[in-house]
Amino acid sequence: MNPTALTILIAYSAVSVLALIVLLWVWKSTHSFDADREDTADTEKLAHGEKPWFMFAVVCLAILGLATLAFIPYGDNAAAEGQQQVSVDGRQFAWVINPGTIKPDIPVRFEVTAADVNHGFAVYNDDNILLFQIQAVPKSTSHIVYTFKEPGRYQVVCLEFCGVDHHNMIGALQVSE
Ligand SMILES: [Cu+2]
Repeated sequence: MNPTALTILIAYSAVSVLALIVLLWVWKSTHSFDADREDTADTEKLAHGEKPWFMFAVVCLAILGLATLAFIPYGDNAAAEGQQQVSVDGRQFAWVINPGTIKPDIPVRFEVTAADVNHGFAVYNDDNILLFQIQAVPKSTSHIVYTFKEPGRYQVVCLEFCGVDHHNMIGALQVSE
């Protein structure tokens, strides 16, 4: 298992356990085990607290959203001089990639489209780590720029369910000097 997958597994497990504890706690707090217990909760007072708590949640989400905005991995997909150009055509059920061999360390601008239905153009490295993905949409061209550092064979996979043979929609990119 590669380090990224292990990190995801640990984080996911931790969040799942935490969610289960919170769920149990909520369930316990809303179920009375004492049949004679009188309900003494001051609902008026609780209702007054709703607005501040709502605002608190909104402010927290806004801070979190703004603070992490800069880390969203949207690359610069604009055309620039010195780029390699690769055209990608997704179709049921194959990738037509031209040229299929590219050079490392020089940005590659992918021009991605589809011949029939939507496809997801995704490129994975040797360790099965997703490097990037972009939608392949009929009658429209999407662009993405990526620079391959390491020479080698990269696997192209379709990440958008596109029909009965979707799982066989596998291609390759060769990066070599
Ligand atoms: Cu597909």
